[in-house]
Amino acid sequence: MPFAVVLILLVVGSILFHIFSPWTFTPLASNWSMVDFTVDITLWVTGIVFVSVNLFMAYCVIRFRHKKGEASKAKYEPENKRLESWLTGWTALGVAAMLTPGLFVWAKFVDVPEEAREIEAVGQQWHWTYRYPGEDGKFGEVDAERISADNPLGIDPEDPHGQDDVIVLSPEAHIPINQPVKFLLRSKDVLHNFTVAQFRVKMDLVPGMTTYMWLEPTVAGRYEVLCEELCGVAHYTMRGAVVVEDDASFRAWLAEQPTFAETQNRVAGNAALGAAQYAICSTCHGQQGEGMQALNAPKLSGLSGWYLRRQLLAYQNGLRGAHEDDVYGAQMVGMANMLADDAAISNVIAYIQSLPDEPAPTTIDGDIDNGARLYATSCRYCHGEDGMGNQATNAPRAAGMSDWYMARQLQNFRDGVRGSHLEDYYGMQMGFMGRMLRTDEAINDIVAYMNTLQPVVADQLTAGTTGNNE
Ligand code: HEC
Ligand code: HEC
Ligand SMILES: [Cu+2]
Repeated sequence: MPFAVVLILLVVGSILFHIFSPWTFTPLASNWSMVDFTVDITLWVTGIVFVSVNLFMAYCVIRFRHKKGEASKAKYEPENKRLESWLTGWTALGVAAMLTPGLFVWAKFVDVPEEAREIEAVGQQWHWTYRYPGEDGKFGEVDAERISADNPLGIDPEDPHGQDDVIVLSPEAHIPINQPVKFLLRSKDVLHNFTVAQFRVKMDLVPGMTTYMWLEPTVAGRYEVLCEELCGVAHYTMRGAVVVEDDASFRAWLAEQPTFAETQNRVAGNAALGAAQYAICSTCHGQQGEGMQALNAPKLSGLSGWYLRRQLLAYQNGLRGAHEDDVYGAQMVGMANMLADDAAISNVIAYIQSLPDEPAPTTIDGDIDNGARLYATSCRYCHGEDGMGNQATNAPRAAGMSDWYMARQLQNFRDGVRGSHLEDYYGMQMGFMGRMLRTDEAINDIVAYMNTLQPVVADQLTAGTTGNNE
């Protein structure tokens, strides 16, 4: 009897959960209402089967349960033609009802409208970048062997179609509303999965081939891009956004993005001009960029150009230093704003890179063994075995840098003081990691371990100084 009650409660509970659960679909924002329709059918079919089978079971348990004094026995009945054909018929109908609509959806999915605008989304561990065809409407040839710090998409510089391709080195893509777009999906390393829940369609990225999916966005807005790949590490940290907007805003945004030719012809910064700019920075960061703990300003010498550029732009654009609890970051906002244009930023970076790179003094103690274990499992794959950072994963150098500053940044990432701005994709990514270090002890252990890493001056310090990795 109690078993029957449990079964009935299971059915009632499931139905109530379905009705009142907050975890429902996001509102649809594309043409793919067909997908919702097939999901609804599946839910109805499986729901009806679930409810009826469980209630039938409960009924049997109650109706045929053992009663004292009753000598009734179950009858063995291996064959029952009527019952079997009845069950087979309904099962076949249910399965067909669930599968048939899917065939129609798939037929439409592989039939991309002629006029669809092509956009390439490139996945790599652990972020997204995009490419739009230029005015000629054609993408340039790509080749994995050409991928480098300054040509992250591997575009063939000899191919004239590639020169005007628009490069978006940020996980945020824009698309115009009510126009079909075809996403061409390419992976640089492992399987990824490009998903925007509101669009209802998603597709795997497979290294070595170009897959695709298409949709027509119907509701303006900003939608989160997720990597829904399960196998592998940290795919959940690959966040991005697709902004759906009117045609004019889309065109204005596209015009602001650099073409491949522009990214290749960026003038390198001028260290001599940068020296003048750096005079003000040196009051906090030190003459040699060695950092001054008393002023809370970290060591800058030895940081890669792409990272310095991204941080200065992040301060300027309110992605960093804008949180109300970010006292120290706030001091930097005004300083970053003194760098009037892109050239000023490039110049000051060039000067910082000309400064001698002495390891910062260590000030933090901790359990190095524990720190080593944490670093190996959660940090190494982005920041590198040697802690020297990696442009491909957007992770900066940690070895030989100001340790008290590293510890404070880890607290800030953990507490959402840094990396919680919606458009700060790289900070957000580090935030997922920072939240794994729950205690200050764990932070100190990991920083103590990072202090043992010997800085190696590699070519990656100078690589990518012209990349606009904002
Ligand atoms: C008033 C003192 C002050 C001045 C002047 C100053 N900074 Fe900073 N800077 C800071 C502080 C404090 C931080 C650390 C912010 C934090 O803890 O989040 C910082 C952080 C930075 C960072 C981030 C480093 C990292 O590893 O992420 C960069 C880059 C930077 N400053 C560059 C500059 C440049 C370039 C100038 C000159 C244009 C400059 N700063 C002038 C105080 C200053
Ligand atoms: C998925 C890649 C990834 C992993 C894993 C990762 N980081 Fe990071 N980390 C980043 C990125 C990207 C940034 C730069 C954020 C930005 O641009 O604002 C960063 C920034 C940092 C900073 C700030 C450096 C500075 O100069 O301001 C510290 C400190 C740091 N990470 C430490 C760690 C530690 C410790 C771990 C392991 C618990 C870790 N990271 C794991 C990607 C990662
Ligand atoms: Cu992924």
